[in-house]
Amino acid sequence: MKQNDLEQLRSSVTELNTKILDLINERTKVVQSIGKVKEKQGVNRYDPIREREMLNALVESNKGPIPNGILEQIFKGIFMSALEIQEDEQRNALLVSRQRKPEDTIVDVNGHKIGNGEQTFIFGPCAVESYEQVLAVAKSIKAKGLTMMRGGAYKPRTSPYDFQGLGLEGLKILKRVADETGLSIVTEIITPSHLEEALEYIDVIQIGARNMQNFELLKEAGMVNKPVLLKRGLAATIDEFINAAEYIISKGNSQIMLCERGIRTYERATRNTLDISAVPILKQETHLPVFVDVTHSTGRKDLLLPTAKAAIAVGADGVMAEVHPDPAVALSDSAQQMDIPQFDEFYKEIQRFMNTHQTV
Ligand SMILES: [Mn+2]
Repeated sequence: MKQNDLEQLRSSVTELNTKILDLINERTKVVQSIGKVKEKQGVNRYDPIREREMLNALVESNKGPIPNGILEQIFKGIFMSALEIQEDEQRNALLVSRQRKPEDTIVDVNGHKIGNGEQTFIFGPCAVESYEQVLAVAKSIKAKGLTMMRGGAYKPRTSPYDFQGLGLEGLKILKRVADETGLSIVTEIITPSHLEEALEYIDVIQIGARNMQNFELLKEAGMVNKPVLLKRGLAATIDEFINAAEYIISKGNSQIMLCERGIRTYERATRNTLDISAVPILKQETHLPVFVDVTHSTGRKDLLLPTAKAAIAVGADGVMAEVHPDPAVALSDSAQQMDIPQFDEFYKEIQRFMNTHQTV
C-alpha cells in the first residue's frame, strides 16, 4: 500500500469520526428533549425496557462487519452517556445547587450572619438538663462574644431506655436562658408534630443525623420561616445529604445550613469518621453555609481542637461542639463534652489559629 493511500484512508476515518460525533451530539439533543418531556410528566428518565428494544432493533439491522456484542457495547455507552448528561442536568437544576445560584446563601439568625466568610461557632450542652446547667454554659458562650447556643430538648437516642430529653420543658428552659442572655437557640426537632409548638421558643431548627431522611419533617421545616441546621445522616452519601436539603428548600425555606457530623465507617478509633472533604464538596455543589460538628464526628475530646482547625482550614462556615458544666454527670454524651475550662482553652486556641491563618 502506498503512503498516499494510507493517508487517504486515514482522512476518511477522521471524516467519519466527525460525522459520528455530530450524530451523537444530535442524538443527545433529542434525548435531552425527551428528558424534559418526561420531567414534566414526572416519569423516570431511565427506561431499561426501551433500551433493550433499541438494542434488539440495532442488532437486527446490523449488516456487519461489526460483531453484535461490540455493537451492543458501543450503543450501551452512547445510551449511558445520554443518561449521565440528564442526571448532571437534574443535579444542576436543584434549588440548593450552586449552578442554579452562584452566590453564597447568607443565613440570618437574629441579625447574626452565617456564611458571609466569617466563622460562626455554636456551642452548648448535648441535652438540656436544667436551667442552671444551660445558664452556666450560656454565660460562658456570652463571655466569648458569641451569639448562638445549642442544646437538645428532644434527644433521639440509640436505646429507647436512654434519657430522651426534657421535651417542651427543655424548650422553655432554653427560651428563658435565651431571653436572659440574648443568645440564639439551635435545637433539634424530631417530629413534625412538635414543630409548631417549638417555633416560639427557638431560633434555629436542627434536623439531626437520624432524621436527615425524615422527609415529612424536612417538608414541614421547609414551610416555616425559621433557619434550619440540617445534619448529615450517619450513613448518608453527599448526594443524599444535598437532596435532603432540597426537600426543605423546595417548600420555600432557603435559610438552610448544612452540618457534617461524621459518617459510619469501619474505623473505631473515633465515634464516627469525620468526612472533612465533604466540606469543600458541599461548598462547591451548593450555595449553603457548611458547619462541622467536631463533637459527634470524633466522640473524643482530644480531637476537638485539631478537627475544628481542619474544618476552618478547609473552608467551613462554622464549627459546632458540645459543652457541659459537669460532663461527668451529663445525661448524654458525657465522655465527649468539654467542661467550661476546657471550652475556654479550646476557644482561645481556635482564635489563635484563626488569627495566624487568615481564613477569609
Ligand atoms: Mn450529643
